[in-house]
Amino acid sequence: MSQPTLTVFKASPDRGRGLARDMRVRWALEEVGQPYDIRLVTFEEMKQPAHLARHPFGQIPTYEDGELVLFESGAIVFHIAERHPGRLLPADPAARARAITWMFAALNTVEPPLVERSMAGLFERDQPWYDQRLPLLDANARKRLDALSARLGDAEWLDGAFTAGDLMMAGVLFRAKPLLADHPNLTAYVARAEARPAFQRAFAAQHAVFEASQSAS
Ligand code: GTB
Repeated sequence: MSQPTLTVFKASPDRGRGLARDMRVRWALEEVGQPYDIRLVTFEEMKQPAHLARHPFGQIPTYEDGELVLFESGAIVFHIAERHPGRLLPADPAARARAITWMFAALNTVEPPLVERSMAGLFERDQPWYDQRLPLLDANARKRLDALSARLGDAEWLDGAFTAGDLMMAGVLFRAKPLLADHPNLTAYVARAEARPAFQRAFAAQHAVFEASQSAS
């Protein structure tokens, strides 16, 4: 198997906190034991033709393996899981289908309201309508977290053993930790995910990019 290349931020605005979406792809690669290379891109380079050929929307992450070029973190993690049978997706067809369902739930149902709430806090605070909009954003985020929390209950992972569904869900929640304060079981779920050696290696790898950018400047 050849070694894939990921495109990641040259200088992530999160200063190495692992909030960009390459983190979940790095984590998946670490979980399956697949080494990878990285290509660093600036915001300007992301909008140039060379990168737009990899990613039509000019974003990171991208994934290249020989002739295959992928974008969208969910599709990339799914591809990695498929290439390494039995590691991130169960062999049993029904369990596998449920794990894939959780991946979609993380990306389609849980991530949007959490990102919208987080982004408002970062970028809309000075707007005159911020105070009016906030209750709706809070309610939307809370609705999803309440339901997820109820489903997870005291379980370790969402559906038996750790799967790509947990990787994606914990990856989504990890980016929105301040919103989890009222849901101790979700906070503990993310902590369990963060304690995984593969997560730790992925986090260290993305943090090393930030450290290198500091020593270069
Ligand atoms: N749906 C796509 C996927 O899942 O891959 C979304 C990809 C995406 O949003 N990429 C972002 C990007 O390239 C980086 S992750 N943005 C640049 C652009 O659109 O021009 C989002 C992100 C960015 C920065 C922080 N941060 O600094 O804290 C956190 C998350």
